[in-house]
Amino acid sequence: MKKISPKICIIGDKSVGKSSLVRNLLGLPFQPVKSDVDIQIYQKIENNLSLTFWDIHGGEKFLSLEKNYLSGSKLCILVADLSVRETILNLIQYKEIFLKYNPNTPVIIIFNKKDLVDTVVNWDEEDTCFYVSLKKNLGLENLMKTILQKVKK
Ligand SMILES: Nc1nc2c(ncn2[C@@H]2O[C@H](COP(=O)(O)OP(=O)(O)OP(=O)(O)O)[C@@H](O)[C@H]2O)c(=O)[nH]1
Ligand SMILES: [Mg+2]
Repeated sequence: MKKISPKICIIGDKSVGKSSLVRNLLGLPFQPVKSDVDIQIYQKIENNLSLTFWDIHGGEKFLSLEKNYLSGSKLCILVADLSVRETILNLIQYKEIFLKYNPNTPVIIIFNKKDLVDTVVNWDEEDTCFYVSLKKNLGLENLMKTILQKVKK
């Protein structure tokens, strides 16, 4: 029987670095990302397991497409920009929406743009948090390993 490739949803406000994160996970170099497509889906084979990353533009677009975007997901990666406080606060709402469609599903938090500000966020201990700079490729060493552990659970 063909194995299903776990669906991993990336969520966060506009310009926090969602598409930059997907590029990093796919092993592509950091560069400006520009796309007019609302939802983009990428596949990557990692340790013999196929992973499907779902990327969407931030903000209103996400809220209007949430059901189709989120249903059937095995993992959520929430992304915020450490230098823009509102993008961190909005993660609480995004997490709630994700869990509504996918109860008891793991969540990973990415606090991005650590190159701009080096602060620590007081966040729910049940989620694994990474403080990263996608631009400088910092803090991402254990991310793929953690993703694999969470989707295999
Ligand atoms: N300084 C800094 N800039 C970053 C970092 N990561 C991404 N950026 C920049 O932030 C901007 C937005 O990055 P994207 O990856 O397009 O963000 P996004 O969340 O996909 O944005 P939308 O698709 O519009 O919602 C781009 O100009 C990136 O080059 C980082 O770690 N540090
Ligand atoms: Mg994007």
